[in-house]
Amino acid sequence: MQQYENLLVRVERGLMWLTINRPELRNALNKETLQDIEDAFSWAESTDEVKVIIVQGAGEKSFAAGADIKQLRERKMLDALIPGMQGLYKKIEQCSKVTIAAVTGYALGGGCELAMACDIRVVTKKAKFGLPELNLGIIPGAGGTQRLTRIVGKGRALDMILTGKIIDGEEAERIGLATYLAEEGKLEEEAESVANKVIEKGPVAVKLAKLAIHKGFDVDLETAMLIEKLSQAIAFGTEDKNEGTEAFLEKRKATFVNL
Ligand code: CO8
Repeated sequence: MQQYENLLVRVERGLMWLTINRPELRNALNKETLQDIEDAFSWAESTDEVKVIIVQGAGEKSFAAGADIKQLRERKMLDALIPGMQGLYKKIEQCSKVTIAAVTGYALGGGCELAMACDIRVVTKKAKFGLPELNLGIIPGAGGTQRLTRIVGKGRALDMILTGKIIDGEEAERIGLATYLAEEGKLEEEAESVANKVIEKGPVAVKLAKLAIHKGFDVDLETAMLIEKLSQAIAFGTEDKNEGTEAFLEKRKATFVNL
């Protein structure tokens, strides 16, 4: 597997760990780091070795403190129109593998938006989530205005974005921004345990369920139900469905084959 300058990558037992590795800069996301993340996701998409991807930040202080402000300062009006960070996060959301953000310390701006593009967020009390872009005279532009609103509701999203307030892991869990609150020192363990629950499931069903939820969320209910039905039709045609149902009836653990 490729080595990256700003990203540590390891793959073990179906799980790919991506660690953003610029701790002295609070894991700020410069364009080189974003490219590393994009490459790692492309590789993960191409192999059955990876079933779940966990994204985390190096060190205790930060998951990711957002876009690199030095690079941001140089951006001109039309630069905002390229796919950039928003395009990458869309790719992450649409990745057929399940994604988990393991967050302690700062998840600000583009860091918070990265965590929100993941399917599940496991956090510690020390996590600090916020979208402080308005302090810089810009708006959250990597999906933040839309994903935060969809995750926590319009009122809370308006409050967080307009005031730039930063909330800790407990509050994030209370309002549904975080999915699991891990005990101190147990972030990786908790994230891995969540990942393993997904890894045990039928891989095709996992992909179809993720697709139906994400694709169905932003269309009308009738279309969303059709997406669900067609996804189920594919699931009904798989070996994994035969294995899953037979294993239940034979009172044994299913061995799925990803087919
Ligand atoms: N970019 C660049 N450098 C950063 C960033 C950043 N986002 N965050 C921290 N750093 C650097 C600091 O400049 C400092 O560098 P140096 O040691 O060379 O002076 C080093 O990291 C350590 O930072 P601090 O001394 O400030 O550390 P603290 O622990 O005191 O504070 C904070 C940590 C609270 C994270 C603070 O650094 C901070 O507020 N950072 C900025 C957070 C922020 O505003 N993030 C949003 C950025 S904008 C964004 O993400 C937009 C995304 C959408 C773009 C879409 C484009 C189309």
